[in-house]
Amino acid sequence: MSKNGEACKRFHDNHSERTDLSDLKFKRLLSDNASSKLAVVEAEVEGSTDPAVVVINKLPFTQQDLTGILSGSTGVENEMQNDIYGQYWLKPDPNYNPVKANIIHPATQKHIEKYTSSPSHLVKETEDLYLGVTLPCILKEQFSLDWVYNILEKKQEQDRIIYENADPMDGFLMAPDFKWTGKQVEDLYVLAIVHRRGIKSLRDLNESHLPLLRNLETQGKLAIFKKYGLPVSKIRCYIHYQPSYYHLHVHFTALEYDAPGINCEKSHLLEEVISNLEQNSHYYQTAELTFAVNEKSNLYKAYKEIGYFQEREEENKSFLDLEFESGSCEKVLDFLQMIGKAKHEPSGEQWETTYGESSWRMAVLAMCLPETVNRQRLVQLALVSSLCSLGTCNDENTHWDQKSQEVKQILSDHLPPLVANKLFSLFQEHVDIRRGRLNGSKEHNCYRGILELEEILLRWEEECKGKGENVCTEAIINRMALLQFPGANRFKLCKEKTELENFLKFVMKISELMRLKRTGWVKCQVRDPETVAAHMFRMGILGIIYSHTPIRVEVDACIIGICHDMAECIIGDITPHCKVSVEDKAARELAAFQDLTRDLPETIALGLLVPFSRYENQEAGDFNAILTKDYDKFDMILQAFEYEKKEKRGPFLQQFFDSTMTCFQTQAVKKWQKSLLETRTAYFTNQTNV
Ligand code: M7G
Repeated sequence: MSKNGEACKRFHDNHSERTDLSDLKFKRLLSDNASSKLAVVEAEVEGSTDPAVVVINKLPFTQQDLTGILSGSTGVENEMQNDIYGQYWLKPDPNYNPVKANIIHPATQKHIEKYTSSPSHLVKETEDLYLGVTLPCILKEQFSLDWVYNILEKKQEQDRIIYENADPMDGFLMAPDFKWTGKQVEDLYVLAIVHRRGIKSLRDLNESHLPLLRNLETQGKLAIFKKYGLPVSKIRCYIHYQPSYYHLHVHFTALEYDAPGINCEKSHLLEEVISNLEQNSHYYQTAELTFAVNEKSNLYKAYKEIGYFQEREEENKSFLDLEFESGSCEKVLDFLQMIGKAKHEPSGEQWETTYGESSWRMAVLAMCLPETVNRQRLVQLALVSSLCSLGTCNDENTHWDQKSQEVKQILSDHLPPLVANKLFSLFQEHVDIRRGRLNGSKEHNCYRGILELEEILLRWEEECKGKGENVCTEAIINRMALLQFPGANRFKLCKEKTELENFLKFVMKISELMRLKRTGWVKCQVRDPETVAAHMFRMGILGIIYSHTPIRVEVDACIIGICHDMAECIIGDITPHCKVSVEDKAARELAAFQDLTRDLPETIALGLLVPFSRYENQEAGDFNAILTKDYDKFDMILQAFEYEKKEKRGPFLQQFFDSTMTCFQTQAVKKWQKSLLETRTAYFTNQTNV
């Protein structure tokens, strides 16, 4: 062991026997707070190159202290007097005047940052910002959770435990917080740490955690009452966001104590957390949460990097707008072409269905789940599952860690940081669920169910090929019932299958879009052209990458994208060359859409019909509908260029570029179109020169 290692160990081993601080030397003051009588200093430790952080704190007086102080043993020195007023310095017996110190050694740079006073700034974190900035930052660098696991595994602080509910899912353990002596109730501070691992913060909570949270509230308060006599109505319990330690824990403090960290930009009362989740299971995934970040922290730096703290003239502009404005168009186009591979590449050796088509169907399935599930998140997970097609190693034998690394690299090489991080966070979530590493949450269970259902559907479709449609659908129906698709409740009660069968019919009908080749390409004799489903898939991806998000996040454009051509499974892909008027086409599509969704419960049918109608109506203020229309045309010309390159027949798809020359309406897509046209011209000029 190195000298420094030895010094650290010695310091560590001495904690319980320490009687003085002779091996510590004051180095500098990190922060102090007059009102809470707390100072934090950095200290040098004899023989060690690592610093220590020492938190020194004067304690509230207890009755016993006061009795002791007002006694003959206290030394007294007069400072001033005037009339009936006198001021003294009291020098009480040290027993009545203790100062508490918490020592952290070896302290990391992050500890020093945490305790160093520096200006803070508020961040209003949307779901996009959480996925794109906060989550990657937390995953990259956070405080070690060893002390938490030591308590949970009873390796440390065993004698301080005041209550335990040992249930591995809904149980927790309580001990006095590091900041509290465990003596006087005036500054009571108890910490409850949940047994269940993997709940990082408030952002991970959903309805499935309600039993745990209710236990924490009721049993936690009662345990404090029993142990310290503090009435339940005088106990404040709350969760920090952002916390320092990303393993769910709840703070319990005495109501009359202004505990550090009870400020409103940090604390979320447990009662309110429970109530929010009771009303909306995915409240904490989609809510905007505001917190303060310290200028010294990496989280602050990550937000600064995306321009979050820049004063923006156009308030309505989202960070995505800003990122795309400053980023390189060609790289984004490269990425879109790479993901375009998923439109054509089979997702398994046994079937022809491509990654893109499969992701699209899973996204539509997610849209048909009950509203109590965070469907928007599932739609996004389903679409980004197609990122598996990127990189070198194939899905079937994927080494997941390598795949994740490759995907991460490709994303960060091509997309602005916020978008790259957001897509990667979603992809990693998909991978973790697929590998069975995340479980317990309703969303994760549903998503896993969708993945399994998709696989069953793919196998079933293969079987049908040989035998017509007389193949047993029992396994699919059972799986759909488990997933709570429309009709599942009745099925559970009386095994009535009709509604589930209707739903399956709907799924089979829309699945025809996974085989329907787009007419435009067929007419131009493109070999192995994409299907309508594959086209909708990339529109969905475009919608995740960039939609109109002034401050609030919506996956609107993505959902409009995956629904807009659905009626084509009934009326086919009608192009401008098919001699059908625009009005007639719209009327036929609407009728077909209604037909398609007729046997679905109203809420599900509406959930699909509304985005479809928004696309059709193209109302002036509906930016995401207008944007999706641009995406429709842009996906087409990008695809045309991809086919031109693949088929080596020169610019034979010119008509697609001509017909869309002036149709783009949004700034972002106009910019992409311009870049694509330039790239295409350069490509063919080079070809001619060669
Ligand atoms: P947080 O919300 O993650 O961070 O709370 P913050 O309040 O520090 O910003 C973590 C809580 O765990 C804090 O109240 C700490 O005082 C407490 N704590 C930290 N450590 C290292 C320990 C420990 O070793 N034992 C106990 N009992 N509490 C700790």
